[in-house]
Amino acid sequence: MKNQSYSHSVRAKPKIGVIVVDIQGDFTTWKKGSLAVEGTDKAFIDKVKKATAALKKKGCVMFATQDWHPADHISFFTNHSGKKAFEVIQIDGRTQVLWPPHCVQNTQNAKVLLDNKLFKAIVKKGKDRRFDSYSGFQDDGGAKTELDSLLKKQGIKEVIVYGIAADYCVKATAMDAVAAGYKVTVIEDLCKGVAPDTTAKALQEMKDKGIKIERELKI
Ligand code: VGL
Ligand code: ZN
Repeated sequence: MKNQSYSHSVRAKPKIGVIVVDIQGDFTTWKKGSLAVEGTDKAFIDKVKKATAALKKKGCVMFATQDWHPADHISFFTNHSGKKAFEVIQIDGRTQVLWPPHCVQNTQNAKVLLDNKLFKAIVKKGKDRRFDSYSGFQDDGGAKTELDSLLKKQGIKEVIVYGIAADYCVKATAMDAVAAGYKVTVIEDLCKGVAPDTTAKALQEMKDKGIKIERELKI
């Protein structure tokens, strides 16, 4: 009994994980990205940088995701003859938005625009040409990334999620996190969405699944 209560009292406080989604040049107006999301100017990225540094300083365990596509990736409209950017098609029963080529492996604008040393890991996603991967946890073919096992290894039960794009990769990552049993908070003003209507819908869908939407970071 004595030992048991002692070991309990010294147990470390559960750590909070942070997942910073796809802060990459191609998604920003700042870097004139090929898939630049409105509002992603230098001021926005600076705000994300500040928040990320502050959360790290507070003791959170930091992770980033990085969209990392081969040049022949299925999500690029240029790899489908006769198709235009932002057209939506069906592939093997899945809905696929056709994007401008973006975040091509080893290109300048695929880099994560934050101090990479802040992160325990930067999880690459969308590497398989056959499948898109909005979620940091798994691709559309069901192949898991290392993210869930890395979080579990750290004993993390609660995550904070923010980044780009609110209506695609932030949403998918937060939804997979809550489905995997994590307590999830999304910080709204540290996110930008591709379009206002899909962003509003994404925020509502996340709330409906029990994800907490906080307007701004309070630390
Ligand atoms: C994303 C579209 C295509 C995102 C990635 O990061 O939200 N969106 N690839
Ligand atoms: Zn992508």
